[in-house]
Amino acid sequence: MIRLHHVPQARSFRILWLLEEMGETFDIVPHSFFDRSLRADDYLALSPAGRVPALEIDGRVLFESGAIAEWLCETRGRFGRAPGDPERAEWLEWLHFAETAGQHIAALTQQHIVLREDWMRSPTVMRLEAKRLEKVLQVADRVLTRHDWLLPSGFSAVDVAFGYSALIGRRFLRLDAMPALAAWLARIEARPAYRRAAARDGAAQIYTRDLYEAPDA
Ligand SMILES: N[C@@H](CCC(=O)N[C@@H](CS)C(=O)NCC(=O)O)C(=O)O
Repeated sequence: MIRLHHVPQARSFRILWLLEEMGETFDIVPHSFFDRSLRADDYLALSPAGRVPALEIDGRVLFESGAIAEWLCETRGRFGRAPGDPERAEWLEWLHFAETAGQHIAALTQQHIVLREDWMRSPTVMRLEAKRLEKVLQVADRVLTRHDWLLPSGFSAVDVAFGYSALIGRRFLRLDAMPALAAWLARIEARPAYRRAAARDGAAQIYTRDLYEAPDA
């Protein structure tokens, strides 16, 4: 039995969606950021820093969405680019670049949402992080002018990993100047597996607005 520990809208969505793409049968163990369940001893035994995702699979527990994605691709033989594949290096770059976007998204989420009092927030940090996220997404926009998915040969787990980052990233940035990226997100949202994953994600806990923008300078 595969069990995914998940918080709606969090990075665990990458694994939820990838498992749907793979056609795997799995249970979701829902968690919340607000009930301290991620800090309980039984959860820390699965994910020692108290983060999601954690995945119980193949008689072990894995944390870190990128590592889980690699494990799934290797053990299920789908959506990866194995050593020796001409796209192996690019595949690894995109898989990990998804977390370069992720660090800016985490900072923006903290600034706009987690810090509840206005005096705690910094409009300067909000603008800086949004700009840095934009630079990252522009890399994908340029590549996506040449082919429909991030790798020339077609859809893979890196569209899931980076796709999640871009889907959340557009809550902090307007994508008007990135038409290839916007078209790719529309292709993603039309995928049956993405739709099944979105239907299983759970009620929004983190992002309740479509767009969070920094106050004007
Ligand atoms: N690089 C890790 C990041 C995991 C992570 O920080 N997840 C967030 C949700 S998006 C989390 O669990 N936060 C809970 C906390 O920080 O207490 C991954 O990709 O799995």
